[in-house]
Amino acid sequence: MRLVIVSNRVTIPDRHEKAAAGGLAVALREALETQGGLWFGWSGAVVETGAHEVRSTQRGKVSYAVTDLTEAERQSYYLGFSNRALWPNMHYRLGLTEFSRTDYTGYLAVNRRFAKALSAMLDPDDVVWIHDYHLIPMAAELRRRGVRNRIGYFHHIPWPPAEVFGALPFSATLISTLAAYDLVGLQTEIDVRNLIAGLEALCGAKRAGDRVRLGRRETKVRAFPIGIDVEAFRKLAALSVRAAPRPIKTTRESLGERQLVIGVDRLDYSKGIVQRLEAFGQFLRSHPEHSRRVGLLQIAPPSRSDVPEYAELDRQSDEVAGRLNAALGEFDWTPIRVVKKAYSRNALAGFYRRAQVGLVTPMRDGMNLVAKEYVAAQDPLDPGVLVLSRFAGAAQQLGEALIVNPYDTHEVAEAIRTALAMPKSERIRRFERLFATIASTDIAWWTRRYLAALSEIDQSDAPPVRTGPQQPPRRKQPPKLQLVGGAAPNEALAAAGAASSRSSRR
Ligand code: ADQ
Repeated sequence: MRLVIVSNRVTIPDRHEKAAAGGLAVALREALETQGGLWFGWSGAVVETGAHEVRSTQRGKVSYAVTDLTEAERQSYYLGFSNRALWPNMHYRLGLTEFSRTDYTGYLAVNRRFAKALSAMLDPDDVVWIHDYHLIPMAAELRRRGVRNRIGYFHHIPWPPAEVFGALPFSATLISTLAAYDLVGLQTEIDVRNLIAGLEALCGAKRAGDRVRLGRRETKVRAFPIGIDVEAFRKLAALSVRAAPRPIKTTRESLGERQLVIGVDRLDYSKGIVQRLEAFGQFLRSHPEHSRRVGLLQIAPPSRSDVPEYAELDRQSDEVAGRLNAALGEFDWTPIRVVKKAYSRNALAGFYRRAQVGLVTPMRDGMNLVAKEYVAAQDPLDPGVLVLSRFAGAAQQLGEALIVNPYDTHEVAEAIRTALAMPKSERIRRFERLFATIASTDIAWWTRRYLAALSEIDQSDAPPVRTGPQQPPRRKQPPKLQLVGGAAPNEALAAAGAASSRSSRR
């Protein structure tokens, strides 16, 4: 049985590259190497016009098959529908959602093209595992081409409530394509509940335990909270004490005895970076005795800079950090440092280890791996304290963190103060429970558990899917989006036929 992984971006490792510590890519590569397999997706390259060839490369037991996107495809499929419509909607940000029919058409077309290319490479007993929101309708397109293999999907970001998802044009069509999968995995039970309620409300699916029936197909929907490579991260952090990478040495020297609060995120509005800076400012205003004694280091490499909302966030974070530093800093002390670059895994592990507080306060997050990395990197004899947003999926597992509402600046400010003042015995008690949790649900556990659930599914009687997701109709007025609540199937069901599905990744 061969494993086939599909993700939006595929990075082919160098021939001599040593595996980086932790990380989803490494875990998936390991799963592929164990049993042999294929990894398919976008190369990351953009070409002017569409030659659309698929290039294959072999590395040990793993084949990598990649294809380029045209500039028009990158605009519509990736920047447009995936990142300006699905991403904000799924992070509950209706006000930021920019829907365009051209983008949606481009999104469906890339999924169709990927499905066509992949179906030509599949063997009958391959197990296919598709990742994330860029590729939601891909299984429906594979089924339409007669593919009967087991196909699973993992959704890395939150699944919003039906009322929120339903605001997206063609949401019913899109959600119904999930029925083409045998197994749909989400990060938390909240996401599972939201998705099932959405399938029921938007396309009249029926629930039976952890299965959802839509037309003649049954799909399992379950939570699989993703983990990190705890052991690798722990080792890197411990090593950073003995043989510190240069950035860590310099940070230690420049901090001296000062305490450090750390934030590490892609520069993304879902991560709550601006609100976090404001909360740190509030903390210093409310507790001036901490002036000169503690600093915030926010590491935030820009991402998706071609999307206007991200460029705006970049500007806003500079503006807020500048304003707070001017108002609260001293001639020999800058309270907030914002560093916009990516660091190696060992540098990150060293930063986490040096920080007394890990400030992880997304407004909404599928899981948030930084929270788990921060815990893994702590000194068990003198650990730091994790302050964690209740809206990160990780909060469902990491209840021993200081759980905060990131919309409440005062609450976050008080949590920073509590964390900095926490007695060692309490820090150790909390750390031990957090560490036990992340160690027992690490990335190897996650991969094993998902693949075991997928291979257990008996899909011998699963009917083939004859139709894929519907193209947006040409008419001018928007299509009727019924909230059916279990009654007659709407246009989505009609479009997707008696069964179908979809999926992708950043
Ligand atoms: P992301 O939104 O990318 O992932 P997250 O889970 O925090 O968010 O993972 C970010 C990763 O990037 C971490 O491993 C972190 O160490 C790394 N990183 C961040 N800043 C960095 C920097 N400056 N230098 C180097 N590395 C940096 C999506 C979902 C999450 C979900 C993951 C996995 O949005 O909710 O947890 O997928 O499923």
